[in-house]
Amino acid sequence: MVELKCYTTANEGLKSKGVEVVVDCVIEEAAVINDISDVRGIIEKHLEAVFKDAGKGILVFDSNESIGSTHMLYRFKYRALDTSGEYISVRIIVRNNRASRILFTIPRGYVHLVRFENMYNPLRELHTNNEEGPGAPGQTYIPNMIVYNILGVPSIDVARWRLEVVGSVEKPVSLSLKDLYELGVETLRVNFHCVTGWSVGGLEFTGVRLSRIMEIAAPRHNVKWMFTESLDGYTTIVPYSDGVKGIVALEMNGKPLDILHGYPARLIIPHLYGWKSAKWVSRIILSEEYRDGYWEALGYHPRGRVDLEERFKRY
Ligand SMILES: Nc1nc2c(c(=O)[nH]1)N[C@H]1C(S)=C(S)[C@@H](COP(=O)(O)O)O[C@H]1N2
Ligand SMILES: [Mo]
Repeated sequence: MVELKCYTTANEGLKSKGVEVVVDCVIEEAAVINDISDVRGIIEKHLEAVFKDAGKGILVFDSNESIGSTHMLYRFKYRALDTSGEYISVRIIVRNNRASRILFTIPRGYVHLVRFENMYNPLRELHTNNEEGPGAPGQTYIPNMIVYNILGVPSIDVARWRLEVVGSVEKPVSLSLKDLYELGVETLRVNFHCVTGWSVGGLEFTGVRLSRIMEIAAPRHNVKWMFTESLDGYTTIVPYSDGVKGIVALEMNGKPLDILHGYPARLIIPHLYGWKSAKWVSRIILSEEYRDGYWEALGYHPRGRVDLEERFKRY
């Protein structure tokens, strides 16, 4: 059996989609991928290391997708013979034709079969140089943003909506849309980069600097992470030092945000991939400890810097 470095993670957004836990494993031997049968071979080898009953189910190819110009994501479904409709979804992340990571998303009925309970350490991912690199490697420019709402579009009651900043802060804040405008807005002209490989240039977002909001909330000195929750149940996380460079955007190209783009407010953190720019944001939680948001639990990077191509976790 292969020796694996794996850890497990979970969050509410994934649970709402029937995923109880995710097992994320580093593929140690740099396995070269030439075709789909190589991918299948890797999965088969890992199944028995990850699950107590492996080898008894059916493994079916589902889809593959290129992520930027350097990465490919393969999806398979693994169905054990003794369960009804439920299946384990398997994802393999391939970088420059080498399999680097394998993830299993596990519905409730399977959890007891999982062998792992380690913790992921995001700090190892942040040691790379902190100088700003050039441009957006592996991206292709397109004219308009593609709308994503992985957990649906929430219904909004702006009169009740608040942006809360809580957690490791001296003064928790709760801001209405009017409060935000009264703090003063600025317009940024930015390029926006989705991790899947598309970018849009020259978008204008108007909003309140997160650094301004943090002046009011007064984060404690131990704060390392900024975790965001949205009205649709979406979550994501960024290092605090990256998050404070962003804005809480209220307008796009001179008009209030369209509902599909996150009305009444979304984050815009231009130097990080788009999944970090949470739409319909309602709460910002500052903390010393890391935890995965929706996409981070599926293998995406804890920071997501565009210039360094931080698409997926590496450690
Ligand atoms: N709440 C929420 N925020 C989200 C997402 C989402 O599904 N839900 N998708 C993210 C992704 S992957 C990208 S690329 C951008 C896309 O922004 P747009 O939908 O305004 O084009 O939103 C990000 N913010
Ligand atoms: Mo994205």
